Amino acid sequence: MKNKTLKSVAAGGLLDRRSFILSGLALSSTYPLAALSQATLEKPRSMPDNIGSELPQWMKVPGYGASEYGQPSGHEKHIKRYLEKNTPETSIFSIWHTPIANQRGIITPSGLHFSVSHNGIPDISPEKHQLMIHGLVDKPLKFDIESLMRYPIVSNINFLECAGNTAPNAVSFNALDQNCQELFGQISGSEWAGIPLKYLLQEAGLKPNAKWVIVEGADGGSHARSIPLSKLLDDAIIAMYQNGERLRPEQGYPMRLFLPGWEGNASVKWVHRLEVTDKPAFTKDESGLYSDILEDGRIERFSFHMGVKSVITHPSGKQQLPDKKGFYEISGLAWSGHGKIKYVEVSADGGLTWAKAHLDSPVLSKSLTRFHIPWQWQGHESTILSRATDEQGNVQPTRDKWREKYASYSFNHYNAIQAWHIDRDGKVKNVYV
Ligand SMILES: Nc1nc2c(c(=O)[nH]1)N[C@H]1C(S)=C(S)[C@@H](COP(=O)(O)O)O[C@H]1N2
Ligand SMILES: [Mo]
Repeated sequence: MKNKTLKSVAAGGLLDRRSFILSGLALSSTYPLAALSQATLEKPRSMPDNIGSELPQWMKVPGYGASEYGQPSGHEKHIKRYLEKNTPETSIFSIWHTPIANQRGIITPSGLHFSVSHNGIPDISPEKHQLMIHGLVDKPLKFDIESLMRYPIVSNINFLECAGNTAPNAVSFNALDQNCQELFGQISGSEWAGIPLKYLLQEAGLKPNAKWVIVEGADGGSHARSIPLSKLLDDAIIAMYQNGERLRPEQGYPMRLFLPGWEGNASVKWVHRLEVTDKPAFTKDESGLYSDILEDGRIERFSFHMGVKSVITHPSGKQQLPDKKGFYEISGLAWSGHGKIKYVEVSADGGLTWAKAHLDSPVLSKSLTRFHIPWQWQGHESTILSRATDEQGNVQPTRDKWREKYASYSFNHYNAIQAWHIDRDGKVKNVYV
């Protein structure tokens, strides 16, 4: 081994990634990389001791056949969505969180995508579903799925985040002992494919005073939001496909509005009606839950962008580091509704010193971005943080700074720096710094 010098990049054991790889430590058995494997964090799996002994059973018999539609391994059944306790499965309003601390990379499997439905999930017959465009247009239009499918379809990898993601850290006076899924599970990343809405609006022909569009879903309860026309003529799509297949019912089958970078609530699922207007409608969905109450009592409406945000997923809340000290890789996700992530800084000493993490490619606009940094944990109590900056220069605020802006009970659009505390026994806990 030529180069065994590990370069430190910040206090608390953060290492330069290049020197870490060159040192060979990652591969050497004398310094095992205590990769934070989910196996040690979740239910233990039984590994066969097949070195020098008998062959395992599955090597002695033919396997079973594949099926028409594949499912995750039966050994991974414990990786599942989590249902918010105050929204029971049987109720029409339910919030399911994605297990982001089990995800690697930037794509969330469709079956694990987070899901928020205010009026239950409608069972829509695709052959009967229609999309209407009317209001301040020259020519009202009505499409069935077959006619829509003849338009050009574009695809992009984007995140979708509920405005209420990480609400417990916004409103709770004490940091709750919750895991990444409970705190950060209302975000997912997918490849979304659909028809640019500008094609359909241009075909309908917009009247000169057209400024807003009221977008309505076909769920009982008619979820509706007023969206500025400028966004719909920019990067909005009528999404039909998610990760290469038609949308899942939970995500809006057979079609949804998808607004890259904007709060999840505005991406109206099961969309069936677009009414072009000159002013917003102030629907229940935009005047109630999805308005932000500021510190001075004023109300901020139509705050659509999701701010720059990040979270360390490995290690994260309620996990247990397998070894009392040693090499770990800190890894997490960063995203911004304003564009691309420019860099992510990580601190292993509670925010005194910081080092830039490596960003995995691709780094895409309004998309989850995966970051990593090697870390040599000395076994001391440590607090690890991540702070993302986007290409427009937006930086994640501290929790105190975020709190200064909003009323104490306001919880939407929380994007403050997340801190995880690691005690001497390797237990990871949500903390405020
Ligand atoms: N028609 C309709 N659209 C909807 C909702 C809804 O209840 N009905 N929920 C909204 C909310 S609050 C969010 S965060 C996103 C969630 O999208 P997902 O369920 O695909 O994750 O959908 C939005 N679109
Ligand atoms: Mo939401």
